[in-house]
Order: sequence, then structure tokens, then C-alpha cells
Amino acid sequence: SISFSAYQRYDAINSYLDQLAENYPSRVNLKTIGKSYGGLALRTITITNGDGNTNKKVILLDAGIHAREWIAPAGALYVIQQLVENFEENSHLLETYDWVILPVVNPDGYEYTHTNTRMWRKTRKPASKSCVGTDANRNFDFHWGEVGASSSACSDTYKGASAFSEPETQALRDLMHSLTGRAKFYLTLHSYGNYLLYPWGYTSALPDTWEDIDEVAQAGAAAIKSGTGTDYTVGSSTNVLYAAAGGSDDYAFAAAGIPISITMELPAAGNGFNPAPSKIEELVRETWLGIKAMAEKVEQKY
Ligand code: 0X9
Ligand code: ZN
Repeated sequence: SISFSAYQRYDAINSYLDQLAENYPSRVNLKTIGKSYGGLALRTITITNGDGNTNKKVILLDAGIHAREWIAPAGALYVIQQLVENFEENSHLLETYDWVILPVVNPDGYEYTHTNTRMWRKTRKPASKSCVGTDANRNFDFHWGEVGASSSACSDTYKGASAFSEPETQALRDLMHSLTGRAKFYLTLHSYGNYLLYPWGYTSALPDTWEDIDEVAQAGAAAIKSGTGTDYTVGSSTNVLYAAAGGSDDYAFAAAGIPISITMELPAAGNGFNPAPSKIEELVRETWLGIKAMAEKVEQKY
């Protein structure tokens, strides 16, 4: 089991995944899709209904691209818990779809925020003689570096020496491509600010199919609003937040061909990147309402 009354360290997250694989071998499969710069395993959990169909459509969920956004991995862990340990209630979500979840994209950074610098955002690979880290969400190779990304290695939004300079973004890229054709919905959890964002991040123009993505995001916002009263803003990244190229969402949509691609910025609960531990459980429950509604919409339409 896992507790949502504290933020979990990388090792505890791994232990939970191992425990689920042990207890639910027919519905859970773990993979290591790569290693962080610091040598930590990048682990996915694939959750199925155990019917043996290996060719289902896929929902791809990740979290923890940004190290300090602790509520995001917590949200991913709650999704995992619901789909695996509360399977009876959620089996409809696994009827025609498998879920592939990478709960911590940037474990080096995540651990560093626990042990050294709470507000660290980037990866932990040296970027220059004196500065460390690349913004993984500026490092994807789609209009890389064109806008909202820095060329300075010391900046928090450093785009990297080249697109996909980081082992973590390489691993996520390869995971996306390994699921091309099967993956219909890519959802990446961040914080904070209560946004459901979709392409494009690099331009104020909208993709041709923006209304399809908007419909899914609106379903998520509506479910959260009616469940807890919390408001989410829905729109394209550039139009409702800011322009920033090289994000995983634009790449998933444009380069990996995943038709529904959304960045969810979870709430601050009054404390920025650091919601009180006593708020984690209600935040992840609320987030799950939105994710479930979006998944239901995707699964009924795609
Ligand atoms: O700036 C980001 O990477 C995201 N916001 S955060 O506060 N979590 O850092 C928003 C990313 C939206 N997507 C793109 N700009 N592609
Ligand atoms: Zn973020």
C-alpha cells in the first residue's frame, strides 16, 4: 500500500510498484524504459484487465517531468492505485484500453528536491562548467528552442544543448513512439495553476483537430467542477498560459501521432509547488475525477 498523507520518495514509489506487480501479476507489468543521468531506473507500469489482449489502445500518463512539482507524481500514483487496487470499480476503464504510466520522468531532479533544493525544476546533468540541468519540457524535438525556452545553461527553462540531450526525454520519446498507433491519449501531470492545456505550446495557432482535444479537456474540467467546485482553465498552452516550445505535449501530438494530448497543471492548494501533506489526498482524488472523465470521453470516442 501507499500513503497519500506524505510525499513519497523515489525508492518508496518503486517499492509500491514492485508490490503491485507481486500482488497482481495478471494485471500489472513493470518495465524499465531507460535510466536517468544519475543512473536511476525510469520505470513504467502497464495496467490491463488481464484478458490477454496485447493489442489494445493505450492511455499514456506521466508525471514528474519537473522535479519540484511533487503533487504530480502523487497524482499518478493515485491513478495507479485506483486502476489496480480498486479494479472492480474502475474495470470499465480497462475494457478496451491499457494504461501505461511513468510516474516519475525526472527522478534525479525529484530526489534532489527532497535532499537539497526544494525548488529545483530541471534534470541533473551538467549543462555547462558552472550550471546543472535542462528543462525536460523544453527539450523535445518539435520547434525546439523557438520560443519560451532559454539558451542559457543556468536558466530554469534551459532548452538543452540539443533536442533530446537528456536521457530522460529520450526514454519518454522512445516510449511514445513504441506506442504509436495504439496510444490515443497522452496526459502529462504538472503543477501548478489549474489548467488543462493542449497544443500548441509553440504558437498561438491551433491544430486542425483542436476541438476534439478541447472536448476531452472540457469533460475533465466539468467533472472536477461538479465534484469539488474547483475551477480549471481549458485552452491551448500558448493562448491560456504562455508560449513555450519543446514540450512533451506538442511532441506527443505532432511527432508521435497521439491524437489527444493534454498537460494538466494541478492545484497549488494555497502553497505553490508545495501543497501541505494534509491536502495531498483530496487533491489527488479530485485530479482522478478529471482524469477518469477525460479517459471515459477518449475511450467512448476513439
Ligand atoms: O512551462 C511548462 O513547461 C508548463 N508549466 S509549468 O509551470 N509546470 O512549468 C506548461 C507546459 C505547456 N505545454 C507547452 N508549452 N508545450
Ligand atoms: Zn511543470
